[in-house]
Amino acid sequence: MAAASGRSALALVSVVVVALLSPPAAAHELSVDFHAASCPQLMPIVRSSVQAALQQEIALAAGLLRIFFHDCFPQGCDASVYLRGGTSSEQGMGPNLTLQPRALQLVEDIRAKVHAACGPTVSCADISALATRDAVVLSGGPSYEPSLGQQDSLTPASGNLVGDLPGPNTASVQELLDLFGSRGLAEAADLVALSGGHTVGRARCDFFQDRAMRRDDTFSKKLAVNCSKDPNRLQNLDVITPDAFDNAYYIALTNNQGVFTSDMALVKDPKTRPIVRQFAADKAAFFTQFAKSMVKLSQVPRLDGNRGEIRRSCFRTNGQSLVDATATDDAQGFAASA
Ligand code: HEM
Ligand SMILES: *[C@@H]1O[C@H](CO)[C@@H](O)[C@H](O)[C@H]1NC(C)=O
Ligand SMILES: CC(=O)N[C@H]1CO[C@H](CO)[C@@H](O)[C@@H]1O
Repeated sequence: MAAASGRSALALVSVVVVALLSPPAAAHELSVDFHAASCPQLMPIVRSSVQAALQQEIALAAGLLRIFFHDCFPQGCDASVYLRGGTSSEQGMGPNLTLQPRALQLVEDIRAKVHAACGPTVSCADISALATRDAVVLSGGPSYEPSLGQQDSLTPASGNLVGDLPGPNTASVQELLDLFGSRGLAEAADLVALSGGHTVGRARCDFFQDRAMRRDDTFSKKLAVNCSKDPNRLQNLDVITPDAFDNAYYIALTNNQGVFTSDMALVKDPKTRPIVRQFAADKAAFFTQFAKSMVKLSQVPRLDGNRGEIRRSCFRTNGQSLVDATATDDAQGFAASA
């Protein structure tokens, strides 16, 4: 009796001690070193994987960066953009139709390696954040520490939230400022610096057709000519140094060589023009602000209070994976009749 109550007292004490020793962060709290103890191999695995992939295909850097923006902006960084299948998946929605499939796959491949090394302790959201940071650095950009400890979402973001992603034919800087402000990216410098993501990557002709069709300056005429020759071509977003992460995007803007109407708006509006000019003249100033704004992007508030799971595949919720695994017959029947 005494021994039994002694044991339970001891058990109680050890529960309290364990509670005190384990990381104070509840699931909904973020930190830059969230996985330091549970997966010390995380950073080197992500970095070497991104490095190997970019050596094969430098364009993946832009792919990762855009995916991260499209993941975080609608409802926080929850890997919701990675979910596949179903009519409500974000990848089926307009702004997301042109996310690079190989960049999405790269994050899933890295997840598999990380889970093989550490068990299922790191979310797809966190792997996406780290892979993006490494892609920026390996392309010549600044380093920064994204907030980690994000849970993967249980559902895709709604069409309304995905629809809040700004459109490239937005001419109003105030509209862009309001949209970014609604996600905690409240300073004009956040909008200008994050638009600097367009220092890498490419765009399809449809997305800047409005600007090309105006033919109101030499550059828009060139865009129109090139797209009329080949409507499927990919236009470099930074026409000076397309694959280097540098400040040439801003220099191009000051030369009227921004590709999207939304890019040109930044240099036309007196609220943002001085920041564009500053970044064009001073790469270090751009890098400092970009690093700050990317950290803010990694902290866009989660509508679900950061409740979710660590997905076993970035493309499916764990519940979906279970259904896929147990309902093979149904799936085959469905595929056969579809
Ligand atoms: C200001 C509002 C923004 C608008 C209107 C916008 C719009 C677009 C559009 C229409 C494309 C071309 C898509 C295609 O043709 O497939 C694109 C590409 C891209 N965007 Fe943005 N974007 C914005 C902000 C951002 C931000 C904040 C980032 C990241 C920090 C970003 C990173 C990229 C990258 C890297 C690409 C190239 C993707 C690739 O080559 O695969 N954009 N953007
Ligand atoms: C148009 O195409 C030519 C030939 O491929 C290329 O040299 C030029 O840079 C393109 N123009 C723009 C604005 O990208
Ligand atoms: C072409 C297309 O898929 N358009 C969709 C783009 O995304 C918005 C918002 O999610 C939808 O309303 C459109 O139908």
